[in-house]
Amino acid sequence: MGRRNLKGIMKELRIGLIGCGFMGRAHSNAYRKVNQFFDLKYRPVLAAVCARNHDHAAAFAARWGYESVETDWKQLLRRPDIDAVDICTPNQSHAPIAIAAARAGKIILCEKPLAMNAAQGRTMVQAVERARVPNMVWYNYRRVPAVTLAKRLIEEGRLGKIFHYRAKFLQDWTISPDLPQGGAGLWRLDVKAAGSGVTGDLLAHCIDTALWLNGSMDSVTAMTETFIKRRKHTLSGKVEKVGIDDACAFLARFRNGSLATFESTRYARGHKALYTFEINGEKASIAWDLHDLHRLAYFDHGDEGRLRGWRSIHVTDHGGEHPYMDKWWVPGLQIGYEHSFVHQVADFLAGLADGKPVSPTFRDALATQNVCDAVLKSARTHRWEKVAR
Ligand code: SOE
Repeated sequence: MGRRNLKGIMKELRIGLIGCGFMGRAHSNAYRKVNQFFDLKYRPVLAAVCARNHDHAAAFAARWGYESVETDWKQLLRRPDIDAVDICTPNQSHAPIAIAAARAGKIILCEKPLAMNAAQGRTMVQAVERARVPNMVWYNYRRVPAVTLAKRLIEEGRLGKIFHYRAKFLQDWTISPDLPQGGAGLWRLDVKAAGSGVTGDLLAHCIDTALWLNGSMDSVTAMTETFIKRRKHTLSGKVEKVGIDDACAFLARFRNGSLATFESTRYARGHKALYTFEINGEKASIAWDLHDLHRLAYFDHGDEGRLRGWRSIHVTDHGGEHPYMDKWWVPGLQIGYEHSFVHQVADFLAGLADGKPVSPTFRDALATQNVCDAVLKSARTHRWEKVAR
């Protein structure tokens, strides 16, 4: 870090990306775009991509413009020319890679969820805090402009006291019993690789947003179900027990006194990635839907009675009214899913320049992991469980 280019205006941040699946693509796209749209003191350089399969990594490097290829992440961490490591591997390797990367003094960006469970997450937090390396977890939905606007409205006190938080993340891609578990993409169905099912994969997004918007959670009570109990494993070729939760619903009490419901499943026929939340306050309510991500629904009880109703705010205005939007096109022209990653990199690079941590840090993501652990524990014990602080 610290090499200067463009006549000394921007510092290079040399990235080593580990894993080249769906998230490797989303992050690479963000690194490539960020300096085209944001004025920053740092410029990410796609220095190396690492995957076990050399041909796969080489094809990825050629497509995205990575300078070099590694097949062993330990070798990547030994390279002095790598400033930051981006972990896009299945969940079971987040902890070993992140802990080794912290020891090697690398900046770390880690795909969500932070870890397989909270105990593992704690060791990762200790490692980055002991090494004092900048760190961040990719909970990208916070940086959808409409979601960031929701945060600002809540901070301004426009909702008043919050009574209810309601979130769902619904998909339908695992309904077929013929779908195997394990291997590329399908590691999400393999408990040994993922740690949990929809709780860590989908509800973790809902929980991260909820903790950010509504503060910490006190306790939860949950139920989970595994609808398809056995699936062929891609790697072993054998039919094996399925250990993940296919669906999870839980109730929660927040420390601010509000009550919440959360639901997630991969068995909601017709829904592909329906992440929605609604927040009801004393003075106003807010609702958001990922399938219509640039809109924020807002109901203000303070409006004149005869005009009172739900507004649908198209979050595309310039001039600072709508977060991030003055960096893109002209008012009215919307952006999409991939831009949330560009925003997250932009904020991270700005934080590096200012020497400030950028949320969600590993410690912030550990709070989400603590909720996931309490949810899964409650599903086993059939009791209300306290969320660890
Ligand atoms: C699962 O299908 C998945 O890709 C998650 O892993 C992502 O985190 C989520 O944003 C979309 O759905």
